[in-house]
Amino acid sequence: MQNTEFLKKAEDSKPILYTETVCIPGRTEPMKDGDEAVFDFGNHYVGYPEITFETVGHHPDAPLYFEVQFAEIAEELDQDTDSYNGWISRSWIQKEAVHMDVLPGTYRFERRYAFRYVRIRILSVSGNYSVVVKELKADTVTSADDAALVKVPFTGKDKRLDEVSVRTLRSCMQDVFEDGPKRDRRLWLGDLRLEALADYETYRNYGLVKRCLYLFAGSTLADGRLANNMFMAPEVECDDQTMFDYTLFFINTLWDYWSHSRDTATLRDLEPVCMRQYELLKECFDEDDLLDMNKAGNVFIDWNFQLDKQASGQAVYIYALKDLVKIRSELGKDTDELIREIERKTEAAKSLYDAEKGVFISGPGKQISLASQVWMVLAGVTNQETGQAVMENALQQNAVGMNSPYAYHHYIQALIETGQKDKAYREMHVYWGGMIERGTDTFWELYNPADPSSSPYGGIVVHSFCHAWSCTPAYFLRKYFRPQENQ
Ligand code: RAM
Repeated sequence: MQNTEFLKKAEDSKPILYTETVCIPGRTEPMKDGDEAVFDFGNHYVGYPEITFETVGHHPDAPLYFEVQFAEIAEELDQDTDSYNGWISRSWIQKEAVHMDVLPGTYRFERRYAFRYVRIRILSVSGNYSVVVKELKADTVTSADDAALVKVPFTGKDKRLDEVSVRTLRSCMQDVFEDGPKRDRRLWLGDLRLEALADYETYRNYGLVKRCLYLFAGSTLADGRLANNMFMAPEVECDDQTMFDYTLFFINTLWDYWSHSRDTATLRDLEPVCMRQYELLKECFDEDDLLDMNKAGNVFIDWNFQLDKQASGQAVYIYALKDLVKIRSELGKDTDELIREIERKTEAAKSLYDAEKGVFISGPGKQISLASQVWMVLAGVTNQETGQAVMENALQQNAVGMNSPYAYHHYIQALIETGQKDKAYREMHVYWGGMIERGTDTFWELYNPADPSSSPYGGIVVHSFCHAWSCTPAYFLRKYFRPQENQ
């Protein structure tokens, strides 16, 4: 269902794209069939690359045929791209083969790439000439305004953690808040919520958040349900897939947006969209007020196929409704029904607490996971003390862990909310710092320190190594660990 008024508002908030040309030297060695070389731009960029070739020998009497691969991290280049056979399309692999008929000359890529490293392999020239890669350039793009970046005088490892987070967000800020500029290059609701939180502490591009909210509201499924992600081209169109938790996060994203921007006109416009999600999703519970997973459909929470998502899904519902109450109160609307609904669902959530084990359990298998505890904390189902205890107890009982920085974000937030700021700080440095130790300039979609090569997709070559939902150390550091507060 398209809402042209909302889509027009989204269009009116289209961001300016800032461009900058970056340039690195090539090498002097002439290259022939089978030769290859890797070039390093020195940081992560998103943009349109070009390569300038010169020739040595006779006048080129056959085209240059070369292969190029763009990589966000060096490890990506070590992957065997031909053997990738996972369920996500191999077309995401940033590799192409090119013919050039006129040499010397410059080849410009029409496709936008996300990269730091570029590998060029010569597939074929002719016996009469060799090529020299003279120079590589890229016209980079981002909607992040570097002049607007809020400066905070972090030092040491905080400085680097903040820098890498900000770089991640910057590269994902394009025409919309993308999830990752390599993959999927689109607007996802769960990612948007975290990007917006980081944006409020860094670039403060409220207009881009507003645009993304109106885009979701402007193209929905037939019953008004929000999709989990949106396509921008050739026309704005929502995907036909939903996720229980992502749908609900629209409510939190709107409330966070209002809390920073005080844009009441947008709050008023989009409150009915939030209410529609509530009306649709309140039907997903059983007679005991517990989330019925058959009705809930897909619940994301983390990239973890082992995770039982009933308890965390229940908590996300409560968490979202609490912000819906705030939205409606701000607009002077009635909240009684919502408050009763929150009470009922909170009571039901408490029934998932296993007093013997001191943790919340989830699903028919009574699974213990860290995610279930974290979400119960964030939803306010526990008090501070119990919240601390359930997370601690789960960890001691070999709980199902977390795989993505997205899930880790919520763990860090839950530690802070249960009064464990020091632990939150340490854990944040251990987890995101682990990626930094591996030499990255941007944070990744997936990172499991115990098994860095694991992938829900069937191979890390399709992973996004600059992924928006991973940029939140900048939010945590700036909001809770500013230098003056630590002294
Ligand atoms: C992946 C994307 C996106 C995420 C969804 C659930 O396809 O990387 O960031 O929100 O999964």
